[in-house]
Order: sequence, then C-alpha cells, then structure tokens
Amino acid sequence: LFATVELAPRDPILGLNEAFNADTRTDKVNLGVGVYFTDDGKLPLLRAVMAAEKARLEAQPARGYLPIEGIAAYDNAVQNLLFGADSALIQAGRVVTTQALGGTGALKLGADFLKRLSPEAVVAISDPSWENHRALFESAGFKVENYRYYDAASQSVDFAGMLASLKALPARSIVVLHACCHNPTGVDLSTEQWQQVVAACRDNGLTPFLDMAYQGFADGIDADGLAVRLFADSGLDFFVSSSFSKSFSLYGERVGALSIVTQSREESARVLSQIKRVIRTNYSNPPTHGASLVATVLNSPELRALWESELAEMRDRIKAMRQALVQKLAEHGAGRDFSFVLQQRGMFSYSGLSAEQVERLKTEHGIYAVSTGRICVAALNSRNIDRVATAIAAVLR
Ligand code: PLP
Ligand code: TYF
Repeated sequence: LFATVELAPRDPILGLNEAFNADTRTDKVNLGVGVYFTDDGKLPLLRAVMAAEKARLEAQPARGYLPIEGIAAYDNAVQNLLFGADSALIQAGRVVTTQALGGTGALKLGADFLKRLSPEAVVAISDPSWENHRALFESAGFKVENYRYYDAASQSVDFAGMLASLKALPARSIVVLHACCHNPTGVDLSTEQWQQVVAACRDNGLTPFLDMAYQGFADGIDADGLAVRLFADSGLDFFVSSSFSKSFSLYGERVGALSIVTQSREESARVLSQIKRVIRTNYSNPPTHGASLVATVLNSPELRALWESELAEMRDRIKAMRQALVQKLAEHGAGRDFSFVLQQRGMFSYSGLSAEQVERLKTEHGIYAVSTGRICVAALNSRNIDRVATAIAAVLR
C-alpha cells in the first residue's frame, strides 16, 4: 500500500523549528515562526485567560457535544469584534459565524464551501502570502494564482500592480486579503487603498475572503477591523476567517471562526446549513475548551478590559522592538536605512535580507529566520536584540 508513497515537503516555517530545536548553541535565537514571546522569551499565558480558566475549573462543567456551529456566545462575540458591536449587518441577520479549528480551520471550511458554489473559480493570493494559503485552497481543489502586492524596491505595496491584477481576474474569482498585519511582509494597505480594493471587488464581481489572524496587533481591535468594516459597508457578499491563536496566545487550543456576509437573514439560514454540513462531514463539531475561555473573556466587561490591556502590551512591545532594532542596526554599522521596519505592522518584518544572508545568520550566528528574509519581531527581546543587530550588521558587510 505505501510502497510508492512519496515523502511530502516539510512546511518551510514549521520545519525551521525542528532545525532550531536541534541546534545545541545556547545563544541561538528563533525569529522564524510567527509566535509572540514576552521580553523573557516565554510564550505568555494571559491573565484574562487564567481567570476564565479558573472560573471554568471551579464550575466543573460537563463535556457534552457542542452544537455543530460552536458556542453561540463565542460566535456572537467574534461577530462583535470583527464587525463592531453596533453593526447593522449583525442586526439584520446577514452575518453567519461558526466556530472553527483556528484561522486555518476557518479558511478550510470557507474553501470547501466555496468549491461547491464556484467550482471553476480561480483563487488569488498576494505575492507573497502566508505559505499555507496556496496549499489550503489547492487542497480544496482550486487553481491558485498570485496578485501583485509587495514591491521590494520601495519596501511597500505595489498598489497599481495590485489593482491591475485584481481587475484582470475573471468574475467570481476569490481574492484572499490579509485584513491587517500582512504575513509575511508586515506591509498593509492604507484606508484609501482599501476603499479602492473594495471598489475593484465590486466592479469586477470578485468574492473577497478576508483573513484576520492578527486583530489588535497593529493599532487595536476597532482600528484593525477597518477592512472588514469597509467591506461590510459595500453591500458585497464576503468571507472572513479569524483567529485567536495570537491575540489570546491560545495557539494550541485551535480557536478561530468563519464568518460569511450574505444579503439577507433568509440567505444566512441556507448558508449556515451548508457550512454545518461541511463541519459535520469533517469533524462533526468543534472542541469546547478554548472557545469557552474566549467567550467568557469577551462577554465579561472586566476580563475584556484586562484582555485588551494585555493585547496592548503585546502590541506596544513589538513596536518598541521595531524601534530598538532600527536604532541598534544603525549603531552596529549595518550601513543601510532600516527605517522601513517602523512602517511595517504586526509580528513580521520583511527585512530585505537575502536567502544567503539568512543562511549565514543561521550557520555563523545561530539566528533563525525564514529564507525570504522574514523575521518575527515579536521574538526579539531586550536580551537578544544586541546579538541579532550585531549579526545582521555582520552579514550585511
Ligand atoms: N492566516 C494567517 C495570515 C496567519 O499568519 C496564520 C498564522 O498562524 C493563520 C492564518 C493561521 O492561524 P491559526 O494558527 O489560528 O490556524
Ligand atoms: O507564519 C507563521 O509563522 C505563523 C505560524 O503551517 C504558522 O502563521 C506557520 C506555518 C503554519 C502554521 C502556522
């Protein structure tokens, strides 16, 4: 049976972790995978999460099956975060939200549903994008193309190129958009650019699929909801996958959601019935623990305020690390202007380092980054930043 099975390629980012773990140097630094660490280099357990967990432990709830679409209080809280608590769309019953196994699971639910609706559609992802976007949509059976996005020369968005790519797509194409904190580049669209993207989707009959993995890491919950809110105002049908892996530091609990905006309450009921069918034939119903913690936090005014302050702490620490990196690179004589790092948002920075320079960082300095030059700024801290800046300056010389 297995004699002809080929060895599949490793995930390029998760594969880096294996190499890092095998490295015996004590001063090694992992800037590869997109995970937020505290200044002590630890994965945080948020105080808001601990409080919700303590309450849950004390209540000792039974462990029945959840409804197929997940915990209602969770699904409602997700909608409020994405669309705003006063959203007219939510009130009109035009948003369908189901709990999902992380942002990844939400993307896969959406992809499988879309494959039934538009089997011939092309899926367009940004160039570059999160590696798994292509793999996910290809595994759902779609042909996946790139739309132009990052311009290496200007370290910003090639917006004319992006619009031209979107306008060249056939009607009903699915466009995957990073709602904020673009992974891997850290380069986001401005408000005016988002407005033009919304118009391009409308004029060309495209189906937007917003991926929101980092809400709260750029400017805050509402500010980072901008793209979702602009699409909500447009009257278009669209999809949003969202994740609490990063914003609640609940990576391994797999807490995400798929939200779909329809034209009416009646349409929503039919769409929900189909998403439930996709869920039922994949894993029947979602797990309880992580989503119940998130629901408890988001539905308690005190815990919600605590969570927002902890999220702000994470966001501010990343920004401080951007500042420190730029300053220290200059001090260590990197000989290049790195101020573009300050314009980038979220966990990542496209540093401009070549694959060769990234390789030297690893072999000569024990510093791990993605070969595209992406570094995780959220893994820098006050103890490793000098080593990282010195090493980057050295490989640039
Ligand atoms: N989408 C993007 C853009 C991401 O960077 C990530 C990162 O993990 C995900 C989706 C997946 O999130 P999750 O870990 O919740 O599946
Ligand atoms: O891009 C990253 O590093 C994060 C984490 O298959 C991640 O999004 C990376 C690869 C993957 C799943 C999560």
